[in-house]
Amino acid sequence: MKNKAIILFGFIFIIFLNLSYTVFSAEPPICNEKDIKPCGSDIGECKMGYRICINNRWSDCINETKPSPEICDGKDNDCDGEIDELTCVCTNGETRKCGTNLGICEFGTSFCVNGNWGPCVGGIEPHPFEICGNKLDDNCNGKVDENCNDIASLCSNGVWDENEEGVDCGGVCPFSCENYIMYYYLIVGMGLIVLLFGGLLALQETFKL
Ligand SMILES: [Ca+2]
Ligand SMILES: [Ca+2]
Ligand SMILES: [Ca+2]
Ligand SMILES: [Ca+2]
Repeated sequence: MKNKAIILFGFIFIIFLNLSYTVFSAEPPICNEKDIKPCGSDIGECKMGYRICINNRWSDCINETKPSPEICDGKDNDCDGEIDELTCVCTNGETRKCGTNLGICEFGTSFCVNGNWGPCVGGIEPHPFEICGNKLDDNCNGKVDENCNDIASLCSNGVWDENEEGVDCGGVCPFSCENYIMYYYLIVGMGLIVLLFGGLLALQETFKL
């Protein structure tokens, strides 16, 4: 009988301990059911959301717009209160005129990509050198047919013909420009010599020397 009383007492004591743990260890409710409170940030591109009380606990933040990495777009993407605090030369999507419209050239367009100006596209760029005799400003320096009085320029036809690699000698050219000039002088010299001898022969014939 005594043992049964001890077992019963122990059983009751365990139940009491268990109930005490349940009562004292339970977290108190931190909100009232279906209460709502704002959350997040409304700085820059961020938008505030709300938390709702479910089962006496606040939910995660709902419907908020969170910060995103800063990009060069004229907006405060990371919601730190500063707009485009990166090194932004330009704003993404912006365009600007580039190049020149002198001579044969036409302006192109440069697009802003990642805060920096991209290459100039869509225009007409200068020819690498002035082409003589076409009455055009090919290299877009504001001067038409400049430096075109030397022999190399006079024999230029403005086209790299067959056999011309990097030079323009006029027509299909079997020689380099340097050789072409040398042959030019040779032919002119020979012509002068022929003329001189012809003149001397004519004088001799005239005056019967
Ligand atoms: Ca920012
Ligand atoms: Ca930005
Ligand atoms: Ca020209
Ligand atoms: Ca020019």
